[in-house]
Amino acid sequence: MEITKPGGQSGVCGHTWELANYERNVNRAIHKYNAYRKAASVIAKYPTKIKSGAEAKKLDGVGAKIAEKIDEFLATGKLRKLEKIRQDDTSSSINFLTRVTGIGPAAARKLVEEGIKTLDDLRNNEHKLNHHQRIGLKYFEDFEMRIPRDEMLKMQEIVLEKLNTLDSEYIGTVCGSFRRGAESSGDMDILLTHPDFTSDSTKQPHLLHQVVQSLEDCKFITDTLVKGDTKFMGVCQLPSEGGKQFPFRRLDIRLIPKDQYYCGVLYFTGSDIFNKNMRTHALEKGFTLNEYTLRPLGITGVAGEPLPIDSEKDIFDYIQYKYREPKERSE
Ligand code: DCP
Ligand code: MG
Ligand code: MN
Repeated sequence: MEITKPGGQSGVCGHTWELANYERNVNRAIHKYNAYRKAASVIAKYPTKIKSGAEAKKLDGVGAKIAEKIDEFLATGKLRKLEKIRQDDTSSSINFLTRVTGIGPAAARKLVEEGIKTLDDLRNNEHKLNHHQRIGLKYFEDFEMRIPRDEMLKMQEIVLEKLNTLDSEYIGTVCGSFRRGAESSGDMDILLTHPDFTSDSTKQPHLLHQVVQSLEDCKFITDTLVKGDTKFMGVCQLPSEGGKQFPFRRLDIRLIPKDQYYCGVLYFTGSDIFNKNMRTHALEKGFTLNEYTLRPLGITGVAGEPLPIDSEKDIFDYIQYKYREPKERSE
């Protein structure tokens, strides 16, 4: 999950991102968070520099309130609301702590209320952290670094090669920003399926666990945050090259029933804003789409049986949405 503003953005867009994060992490106002994010994303995509609130307001996702803030920023070079937030010790501490993986807005607030506000405070209070949060603290600096695409490619090769050696029937796809062609990624999101595993079959946790085991054996996976029957969240590292150590990276692997695989691939390719827009379009066409299935909605609004799907393209076709390559799915 992206929590800090993307690199290179400043001005209107960066400020909107900062407000978005504040609403999510400090106020836990997820709708406001989404509204700011949506606005930041249409502004970022806008071909020219925004010259007024009125100009921005014409864009889908920018309302009167954000337009007002844009005018204030253009006139004064800053935002009073943001200045206040930045100066507020509680807000900025909560915001900071949520950068540790495993510490969400609620845990961050609780820690801050107990006077724990900095990395050093966390290190001195490790007994208050769960396993996931301790790993997040241990690799804090590494997890803050984006993963360059050439490293993502090397990581992909290690995982796909392992899958193929274990069982050539495995299908694995690296999703997330990597699949959208991003030059750098925050983590690696791998989706996994196998013809033996469908939503009608029994659970097949070994299909996930043997992959994790073999990636641990070759020292690619170094730590586990969460390991369930269908979801692994952990840490990995590329083997060192010529004495050079690579940073530790966040890695998620999800095992998905074959019949739900392409809805999963679509969902985990994102972006989350693209997903929201596509779900809205699906609803307009009388379908309900989520990370598992696409189902037609009856006249009463009750969802029917999942439609058979063999590719991402099938999903676009059912809901009459023009197919978009992963690279074209930023929103
Ligand atoms: N996703 C979503 N809604 C969420 C979280 C995730 O639709 N609330 C989907 C879209 C994301 C994908 O899951 O693209 C992977 O989530 P990440 O948080 O890993 O996001 P990205 O891979 O897109 O970005 P990053 O490079 O920061 O990892
Ligand atoms: Mg990702
Ligand atoms: Mn992820």
